[in-house]
Amino acid sequence: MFSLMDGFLKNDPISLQKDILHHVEYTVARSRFSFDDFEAYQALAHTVRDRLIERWHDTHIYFKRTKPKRLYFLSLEFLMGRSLSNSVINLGIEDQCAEALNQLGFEFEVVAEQEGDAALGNGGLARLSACQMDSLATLDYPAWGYGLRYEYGLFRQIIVDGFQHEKPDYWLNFGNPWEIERIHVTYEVKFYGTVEEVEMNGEKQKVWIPGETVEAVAYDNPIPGYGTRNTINLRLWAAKPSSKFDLEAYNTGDYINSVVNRQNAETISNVLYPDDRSHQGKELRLKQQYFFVSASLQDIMRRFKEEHTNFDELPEKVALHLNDTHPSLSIAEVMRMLVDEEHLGWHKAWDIVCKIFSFTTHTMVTDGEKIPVELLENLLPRHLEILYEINFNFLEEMKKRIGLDYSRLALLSIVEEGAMKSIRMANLAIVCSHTVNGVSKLHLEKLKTKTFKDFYGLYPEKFQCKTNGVSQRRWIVVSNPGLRDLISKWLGTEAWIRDADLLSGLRDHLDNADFHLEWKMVKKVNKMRLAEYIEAMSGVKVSLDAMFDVQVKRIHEYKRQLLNIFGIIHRYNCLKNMDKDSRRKVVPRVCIIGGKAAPGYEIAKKIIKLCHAVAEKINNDTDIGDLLKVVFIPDYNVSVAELVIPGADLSQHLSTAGNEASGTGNMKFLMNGCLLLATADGSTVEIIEEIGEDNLFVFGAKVHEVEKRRQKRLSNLAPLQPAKVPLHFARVLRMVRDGYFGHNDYFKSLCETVEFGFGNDYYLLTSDFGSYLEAQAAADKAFVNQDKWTRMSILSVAGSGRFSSDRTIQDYAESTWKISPCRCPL
Ligand code: 26V
Repeated sequence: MFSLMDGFLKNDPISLQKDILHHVEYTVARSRFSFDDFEAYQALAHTVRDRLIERWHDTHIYFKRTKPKRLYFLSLEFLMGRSLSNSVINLGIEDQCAEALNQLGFEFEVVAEQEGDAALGNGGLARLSACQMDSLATLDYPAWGYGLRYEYGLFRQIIVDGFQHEKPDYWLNFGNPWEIERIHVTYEVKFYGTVEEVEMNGEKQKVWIPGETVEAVAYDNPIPGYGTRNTINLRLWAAKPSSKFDLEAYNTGDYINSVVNRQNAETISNVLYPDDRSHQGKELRLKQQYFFVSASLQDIMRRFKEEHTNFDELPEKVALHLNDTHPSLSIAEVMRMLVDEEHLGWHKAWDIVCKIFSFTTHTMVTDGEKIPVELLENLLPRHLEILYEINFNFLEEMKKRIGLDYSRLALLSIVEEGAMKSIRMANLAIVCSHTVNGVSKLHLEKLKTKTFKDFYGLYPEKFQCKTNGVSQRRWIVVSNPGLRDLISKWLGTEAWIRDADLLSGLRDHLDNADFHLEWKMVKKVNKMRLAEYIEAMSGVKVSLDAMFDVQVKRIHEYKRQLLNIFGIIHRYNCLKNMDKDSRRKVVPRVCIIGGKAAPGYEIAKKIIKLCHAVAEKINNDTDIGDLLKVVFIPDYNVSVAELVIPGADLSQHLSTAGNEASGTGNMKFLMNGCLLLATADGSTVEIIEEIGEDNLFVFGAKVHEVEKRRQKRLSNLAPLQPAKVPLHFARVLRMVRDGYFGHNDYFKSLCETVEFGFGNDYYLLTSDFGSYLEAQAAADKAFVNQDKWTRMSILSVAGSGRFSSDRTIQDYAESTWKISPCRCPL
């Protein structure tokens, strides 16, 4: 007999096949006798979605029944990438799906390739959110993610004549089978207007009379855990015109304008802002933030009130996590809800608020996010009042603690005075959160001693380290199936997919010749895949015997892609000067660079152009042949990363020490058995701790040396002291400046960033160049000894367990959010 507990849907290949055909016919509306790869993808996606929905329902019914403390993860960015492979793996139905498709004449890999990326985020922070959602689901935590459903995700990068151009990413063009539109889950979000004081029950009460209303509609994205029935929710909000939107214009007969105005509402969730500081202080960005915050908090409070009656219970039942400062307006919004709407009284409300928020910062930069008071005054007048009151109370308390030290008080203040009075979002988040997290040990250290030194002095107990991690499900199981099978075979279990610490068991086979052989084979197959892609994208044929050397990440001066390019030019010079005999001993290289530059970041765009100019010169030099190839991979995104990372031999992480808060690319490469060539920055410091200095190539100034070197450079500027620039570096720089790669005028300002008297080489390329070349030489030497290389590669994977996002999330759950697993019964 059928039991409701089983769910309706079966997962054997025949049932899956029936469902796929059903969706071909009735959802995609194609004939079941004739459909293509894309239609097969759509039908399979809907088949998988049905199963996700079933689990999603069961999970939420279970959460509702057991009423655990819930975590709400608030982030303006999620870089989910593709969903199909990840979902079928987490549901445990990959073989069945492959068989079902096979019998219909399709291949799973080809069908999966049809899916576009969901790119609702910029880079590190956004992909981290995605990995953390995967871990929250897998570890059975009762969590919800909240975000914005941008209609245009991160811009697409196209390269024309070596220059980056940006194209809009209208990712919803062909529909999105992974979301469920909840037309009934809507909230009104209000903007503008005035604040008035009214008498209520003999007491004066502030009332906000808003001037504009927009509707937020929920779109739910089920996030399945691996090895569990739990499927949690990522709820993304889209802006729609409110039915009340412009009644007045309508009533006065201005029909056309009222319709135009209605349409304007939708612009709020239209487009993701590229990570570019110049976008701060823009009204639309602030509108996005508040729209997101208001909708999410109304939803959270509604759910809380359904299950509980007393707001005193809020801190025991709700944890709100601020993913960077972007959602920090939540603090003012919760205060407004509790004080103005629930009439709790300021002190009681503040007491509750201080117990529910935690905050993670993702940047090393001191000068954080600020909102001009002028903007807030107009857009959110009541929130500005609340922020002033929070700040007033905070400063009064501080005066009692530290006395009338006005310069210190000015640094602590949430309000920054001056030409442009503004709200310091980080100060707000720190004052009100019970925990302030850094994303690596080094990052936390900088927060304590520099960025938030004054706050650390006041609240040392708030500051915690939660070193980032990435999901081994996405970064090994989905993207490197060959390695997955090999690991499981040699560990004799698949348990590492839920418990990455087990990867350390690979050390037991470190000297096994068969293991080495299979290990190298897996890499070779991944390199073949990557080589095919490179040829298709750039027309460059690369040799599989060459070392595939990769640097893929957002283009930024501090990440020093320029150091990489200068190293390539130096290598080219060396090759040109070598005789035939010496050339025979050289390790051939394929240097692969990829990444997007923020549209307004001129220097980053020049780095991309230089990369192409150097590639053109070297790749067309027949004298060099396969000894050196340079490739720029366009439009780097999550699915490109899934292809590139498994195929890399060496990966570069070159940020000047003290600049990369954590970095997560390093962890992905580590898990894929790719050796790291890196500075001791961000989480790399902990990778070195874990696998030992001998198993990667570390170079460059350490954090404590960086400041000294900068000072030294500045003192070198004194006119009588000749500047000391290493010869190799000077030569490379001159080649670029003098037009060896063409476009000398265009590259002038780029060269100046590393020259004396101009940019002053703030990121220390000059002084790190020598040690960088030594690390490169060490990598070459190690590559020649393939046995040694393979051992280092195995030890990298074996040591990557600590860098699983499961570890990070468990740590957050236990020490910050105080939530417990809540596993939906099978
Ligand atoms: C800033 C802005 C400014 C206004 C417009 C939109 C926008 C979007 C994002 C950002 C800040 C991005 C910060 C970020 O991605 N940080 C990275 O976080 C990673 C995860 O913790 C970490 O590994 C990287 O080191 C860090 O750079």
